[in-house]
Amino acid sequence: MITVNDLKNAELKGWLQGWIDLCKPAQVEFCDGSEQHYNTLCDLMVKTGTFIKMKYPQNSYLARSDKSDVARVEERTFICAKDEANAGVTNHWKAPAEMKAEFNQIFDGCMAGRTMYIIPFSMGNPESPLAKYGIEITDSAYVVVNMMIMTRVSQTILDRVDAGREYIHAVHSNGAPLGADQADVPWPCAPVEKKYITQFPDTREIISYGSGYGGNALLGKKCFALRIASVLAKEEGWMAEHMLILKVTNPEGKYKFVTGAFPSACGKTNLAMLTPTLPGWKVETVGDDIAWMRFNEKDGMLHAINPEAGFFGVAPGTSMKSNPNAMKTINVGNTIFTNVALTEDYGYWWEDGDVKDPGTVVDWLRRPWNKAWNPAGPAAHKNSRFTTPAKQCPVIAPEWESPEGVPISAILFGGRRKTVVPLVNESRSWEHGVFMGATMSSEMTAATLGGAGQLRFDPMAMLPFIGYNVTDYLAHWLEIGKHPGAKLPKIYYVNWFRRGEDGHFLWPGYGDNSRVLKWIFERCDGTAAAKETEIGFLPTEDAIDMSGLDVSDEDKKILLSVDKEGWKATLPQFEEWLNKLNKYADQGHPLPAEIFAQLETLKKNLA
Ligand code: O2Y
Ligand code: MN
Repeated sequence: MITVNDLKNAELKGWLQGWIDLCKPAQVEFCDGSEQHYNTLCDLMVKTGTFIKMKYPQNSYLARSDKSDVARVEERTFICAKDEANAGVTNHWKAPAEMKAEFNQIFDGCMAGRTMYIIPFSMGNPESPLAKYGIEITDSAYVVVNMMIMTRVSQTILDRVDAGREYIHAVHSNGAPLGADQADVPWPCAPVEKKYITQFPDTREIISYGSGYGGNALLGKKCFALRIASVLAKEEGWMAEHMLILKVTNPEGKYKFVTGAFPSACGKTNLAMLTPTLPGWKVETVGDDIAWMRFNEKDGMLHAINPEAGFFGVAPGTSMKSNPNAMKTINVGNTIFTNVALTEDYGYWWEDGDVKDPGTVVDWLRRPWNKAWNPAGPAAHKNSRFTTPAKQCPVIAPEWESPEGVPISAILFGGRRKTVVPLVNESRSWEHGVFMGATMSSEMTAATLGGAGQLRFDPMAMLPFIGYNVTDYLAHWLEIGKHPGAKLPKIYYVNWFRRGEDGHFLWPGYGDNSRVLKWIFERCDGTAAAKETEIGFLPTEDAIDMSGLDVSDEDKKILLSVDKEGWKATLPQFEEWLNKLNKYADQGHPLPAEIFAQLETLKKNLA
C-alpha cells in the first residue's frame, strides 16, 4: 500500500498532508480502483452495518441513509467566487477566505477514529483529450465504492497526477468524528445546518462537509462535472452541460447523436434508454445525465463525451414499463441501492415499480412495512437511488467511451408544461435556441410555491449547477454559436406533458417519443417538413409519424399548433425572469442584449 511519502509531486504531497494534518484520520488509504479493494470495502461496510448484502441482484448492496440526509441540499450549496456578482442570482455565495477560515475550524479533527480514503479518478475515458482528472479525499467508504462505479478510479490516474497532470482538488467528510469509546452509526453525517457543499471556481477546489448523499458527496458528479467544469468550459471554449446523450439509428442504419437537457421528473434517464415503438428505429445510450462538448476541428461539430461511468438513477417509478433497459442494467448485479425497501428474500422494492404489492418489507427507515398497514407509503424514499455501471446497460452505444466523443446533430430542451407549449419546436437559429434554453420552464402545481400557472424557470436544466453568473453562462452559449467554421447542432424545445382540458395527457410519451426523435433526425437531414410559426418551426400535421398511435385528430392538432393567447400570457413571466437574471448588469454581468432581442422578436411575432 502506498503512502503520501511515496509521492514525488510536492504540490500533491503538500495538499494531501495539509488535509491529513487538519482532519486527523486514524489511517490513510489510497484507492487503486481494483475489484479487490471494492470487495474489501463492501465487506467492511457489511460488518459495520452501513451495507446489507442482497441476495438479488448478485454482488449488490443496500445502504440506508440517516433520515436527514436524503438528497442534494441546494440551500447549503455555495459558489465561493471572489465576489457575489461572479456567482450571480442562481447561486448562494460565500467569500472564499471566510469559507476557508470556517473550514479550518470545522474540519479540525473531523476524521478522528476514521479512515481517510484518497480516490484518484478521471471524468471521461482517461485516454480522452476531453477527460479531466480529480482527486477526492473522503472519510466515507460508501463514497469510495460509489465513485468506483460513477467515475474511473485507478492507480494510473494517481501516477499521472503525481507526474504533474492537472487535477481538481476535492475534499469530503461526513462530518462525524468517532470518539475512542463511541459506537458508530450506519450512516454518519452532520445536521443540515452544518452541511456545506462548496465550490471554489478560482482555485478549482471542491470542499464538502456533513452529507454522505449523492450529489453532495460523490464530488465527480454535480460539483466537478457541472459546477467546476462549467467554469473551465467557459475559460477554455467548451461546454459542460446537464444533458443526456443518445444515439438514434434509422431503419437504413444511418445514425445521429443527440443531447438533451430536462429538469428533474421529466424522464431524462428514460429518454436516454428509450425503446422506440417505431419499427426499425433504435436508440442507444451514451450518457444519462451530463455531457461535455467541445468543437472537433476536423468536422466542425460539437463532440460530446459522457464524463461518468455509471448511472445514479432515481429508483421509484423505474420499471420494465417505464425503463426496461435501466431495470436490465440494475439486474445484471454490481448495483448499490440507497434508501429502497428490502424484501423478505433480500431483494429490492420501490413504489411504481414492477411488483405492485411486495408483502412485508423493511422500509428505508428500517421499519417493517406492508401496503395493508400503510397504503400511502412510501417504503422506498422518493429520492432513493441505484448506482449501477453504465457498461452493463444492454443498449449502451458502442461509442460511449470514444476518446474523441460523439458528433452532436441536435440539442433538446424540455420542461413539464400542461398547457401552451407544443410537442416539439425547432429554433430558427442558434441564438433563438439559446433563448429557448434560457426560458426553459415547468408549470408549478397548486401545491408548489407560486401556485398553479406560475412557471419555475430552469435555464438549460442548469439552475443549481452553473458555477458562475448565469448571464455570463448565457453569453458563453452565444459565443459558442460564433465559433469559426462551426457546424452547430439544431436546437429543439420538446414537451411530452401537454394535457387536454379534461386533464388527460395528449401525448403517450415513453417509447413513442421516438416519433419526435424521427422528425428531428429527418429535419437534420433536411427531409422532414415544417411550418414556420410565431414561436419557431413546428412539424406540419403529417410530418410526425403517427402510424398505429391512439391519439385523436383533435389532440394532434393541439400538440402541433401555436396557442397564441397562451404564449402572449406567458410573456410577462419570461420578461420578469430575464430581468431577475440581470441583477448584476452594472457590475459587469449583463444579460446579453441578444436574449432581450429574442424576447422582443417573440413579442412582435405574437402581436
Ligand atoms: O439527490 C441527489 O444527490 C442526487 S441528484 C442527481 C443524481 C443523478 C442525476 N441527476 C441528479 C440531479 O439532481 O440532477
Ligand atoms: Mn442530473
